[in-house]
Amino acid sequence: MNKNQEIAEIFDKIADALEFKGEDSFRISAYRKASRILKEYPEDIEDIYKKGEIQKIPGIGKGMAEKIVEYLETGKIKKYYEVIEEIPEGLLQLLEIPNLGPKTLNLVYNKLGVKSLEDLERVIENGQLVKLFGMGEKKVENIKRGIELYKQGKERIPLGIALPIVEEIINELKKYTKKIEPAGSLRRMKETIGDIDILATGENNNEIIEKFVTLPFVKEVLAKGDTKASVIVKTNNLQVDLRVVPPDSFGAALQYFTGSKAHNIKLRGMAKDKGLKISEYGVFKGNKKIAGEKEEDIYKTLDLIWIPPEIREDRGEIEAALSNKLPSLVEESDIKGDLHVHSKYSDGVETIQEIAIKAKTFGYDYIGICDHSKTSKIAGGLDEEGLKRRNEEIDKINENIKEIRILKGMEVDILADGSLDYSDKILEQLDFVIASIHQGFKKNVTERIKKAIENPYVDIIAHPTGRLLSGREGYEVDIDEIIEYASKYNVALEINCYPDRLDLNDINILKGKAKNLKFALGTDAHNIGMLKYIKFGIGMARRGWLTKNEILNTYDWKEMPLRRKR
Ligand code: DGT
Ligand code: CA
Ligand code: CA
Ligand code: ZN
Repeated sequence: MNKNQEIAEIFDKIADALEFKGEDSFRISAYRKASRILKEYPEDIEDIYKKGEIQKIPGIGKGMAEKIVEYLETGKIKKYYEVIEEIPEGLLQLLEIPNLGPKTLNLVYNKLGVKSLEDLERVIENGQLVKLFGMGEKKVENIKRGIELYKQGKERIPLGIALPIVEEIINELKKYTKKIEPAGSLRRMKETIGDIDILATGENNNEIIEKFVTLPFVKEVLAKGDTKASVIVKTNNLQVDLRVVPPDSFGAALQYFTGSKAHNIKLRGMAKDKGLKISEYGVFKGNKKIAGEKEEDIYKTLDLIWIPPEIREDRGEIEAALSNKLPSLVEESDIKGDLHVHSKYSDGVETIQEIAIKAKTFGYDYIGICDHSKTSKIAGGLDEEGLKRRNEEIDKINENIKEIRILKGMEVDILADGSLDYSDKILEQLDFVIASIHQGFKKNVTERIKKAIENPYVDIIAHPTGRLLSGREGYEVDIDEIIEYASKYNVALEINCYPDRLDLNDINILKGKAKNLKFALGTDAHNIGMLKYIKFGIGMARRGWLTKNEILNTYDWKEMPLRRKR
């Protein structure tokens, strides 16, 4: 955990404590905002401090800057100890329970002495809670449900699981609607999704809602009204909210429910400064509605060009749009090939020929076959002899198939001492080389990757942090140092598109972009059904503000700025 993260977490805890104590919301939001800025800030805060530039970080005010400096100099923030002094340990963790807010927590603590989850369950069970002033059956029911969700460890769902569900829902409801589109974090292509938000407009609201709540994969209907319904679907107990809006509000609703919240809050402030009011129904000047049907028009009323959903995170996109400096983000149609695909020669399912045929349906000009190297024995890693046979087969197919070029790549293991699994003489015969950490996740990973980067035949580092969204934490690696080093040696870092990886993620991509790093998209497909995962990688790239010239896959093979060609 770097200092940015450490300080951000302390700020979050201070905000929780202040909220618990019922302090004014202005101070609370100042801490929350500073925390978020720190978590997402692409550079190490210690470096900024050394340059004396803490106060220049956009959004960090004087008071917060002083606390950051205090932590960097003394290792703690006095304010934190002040605010938590009278609060029992562990109590504030209960705020993670959905439907249990700081006011209620304060009430149950002060009136009923609740200090833990067990205490809370007890006062629900014995009826003490429902008798408290201002509580009532309904509220208690909601808290009970919240506890259930909390216990299930209701985790965020990977985008790769959520997106197909949404596509299915939209497909089923299309014939009953005029327009239907996903909003929320899913439309922003966040790597994980809390719940799914869908917007629709049509002739018959009741019919749309009715069809939605009776879809075959709906497990439970949480709420059902005239314009809105919420359900739990069978896959991963994911919650889906559908809102049906009038056609002349569709654009405004789409904008509002796409978020992010931080992006919207900023827009609302701008609208206010112009004497306008912005809501999910439209943009209003007094009582007159001046926009609402089209999303683009919402931005237009604020003198902004339309901002792609993937970057609506209040990370400078509004400022960029104001000064006409929005980057032109990479698009699916820019991608000319996949640079990380396994064939039957190692642990992939299909032959190289079969992969080539499938890749053509994506409109690709080339496909990078990367099998495992010899140390990855369980993954069918190739020894020098096997590699030679594979390369000969690729040559033969390239002779016969002219529409797509098969590149001789390899995913080569980085060994314990940082050397590679093949000699330079072997590596030299390949079109490009991806180097990977596949074992020793805790053993000098940073140094080993740096050594691999120094090898002149390495063009790309695969899944640079090693984290899996399903749980594995990743290697013990200093990713900032790797980004710096890769950039210096013109080695690209991979955006691994496999939905459980998405590695690098948006934050690390932004860090790399700031260092002029090049990126490579690879699906890591082990069967041809996985080639479609490229869209998740493109989503990440767009969230990281990447333009096409920063991504190897957008170049013709001959022009690709690979490290070995420089
Ligand atoms: P998630 O579901 O946690 O992955 O993230 P989102 O971004 O989908 O958040 P969600 O589902 O709570 O709300 C959907 C969008 O609705 C959100 O991105 C922005 C908008 N929204 C929700 N609550 C507020 C709010 O209090 N103020 C504003 N301005 N917008 C909000
Ligand atoms: Ca959502
Ligand atoms: Ca929602
Ligand atoms: Zn691989």
